[in-house]
Amino acid sequence: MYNDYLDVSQEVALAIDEGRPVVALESTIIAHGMPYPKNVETALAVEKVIRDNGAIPATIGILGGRIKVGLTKEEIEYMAHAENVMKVSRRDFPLVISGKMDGATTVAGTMIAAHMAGIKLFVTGGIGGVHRGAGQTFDISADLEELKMTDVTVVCAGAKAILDIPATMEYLETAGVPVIAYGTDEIPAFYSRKSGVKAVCRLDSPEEIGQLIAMKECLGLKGGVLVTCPIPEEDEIPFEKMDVVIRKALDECREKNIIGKEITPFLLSKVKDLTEGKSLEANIKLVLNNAAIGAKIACCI
Ligand code: PSU
Ligand code: MN
Repeated sequence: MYNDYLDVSQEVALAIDEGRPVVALESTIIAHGMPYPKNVETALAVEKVIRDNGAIPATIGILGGRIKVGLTKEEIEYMAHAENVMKVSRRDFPLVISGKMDGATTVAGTMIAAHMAGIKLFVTGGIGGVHRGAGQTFDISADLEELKMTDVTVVCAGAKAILDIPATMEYLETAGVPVIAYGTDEIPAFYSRKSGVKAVCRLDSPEEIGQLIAMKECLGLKGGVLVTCPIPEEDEIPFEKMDVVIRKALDECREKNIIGKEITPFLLSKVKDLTEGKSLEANIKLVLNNAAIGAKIACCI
């Protein structure tokens, strides 16, 4: 049983038992998405925002082949600078667990572990999606398949603008995943509030989102719910500005023949260099914003 490989921290286990709000957090953003020491500072700040908004944080990762739900501060610090921490999506679990390795869980990986532990909601920065040019490369993140099958609500700032956002929305429609735009008429584009893609479902309060999640459960419909929250206005980088930077990063990615799971971390780090760190600052701000909203939704489910 998966329970044999799952360690849930005492605090998190007690909160789940008592039906108190818990928010799962991923570790790929720590190990592969942001540079040290901003990554560990952000991870701890996100946990604090979740507590300040009335929920218990549960950062998730894999250490020595054990799935850890509710990493300690020391374990987060370790994840933030250790080498050989694998990026773990659904595909990678058997390898990392049987090999007793360390792994940072992606959105898909974190959804799997959160579900095993009985956590219903998870906060991140941005999800993976359909990459630009996927018609040729078939590069579609396993995050989308996970949203299709695993009953966890994911709160994010939309799909990263390094992706093909309209195609990502089409994919989620086919997969039957409700996509909620929180307080906005457009799907947010991670660094920017607008993407040009109109939202099908706009909801303006955590309570309404809680009701939608409950209704999905009541109807017995499998799979996740995606909540997209626009980055705060004062922190956003306009879409047109990011688009130029992203095109440059994508060109370099192709030139260097980067493939598979290396693509997303490569693009994030390239975009950070090209914006002189501005994209990283925006990334941090939007995660903190998502954490506050996610904790409030967790209190309504
Ligand atoms: N968003 C970020 N930083 C990240 C990621 C998303 O702001 O590091 C990570 C998430 O863990 C997501 C993963 O699940 O990128 C997607 O990778 P891929 O495209 O290889 O599926
Ligand atoms: Mn990919």
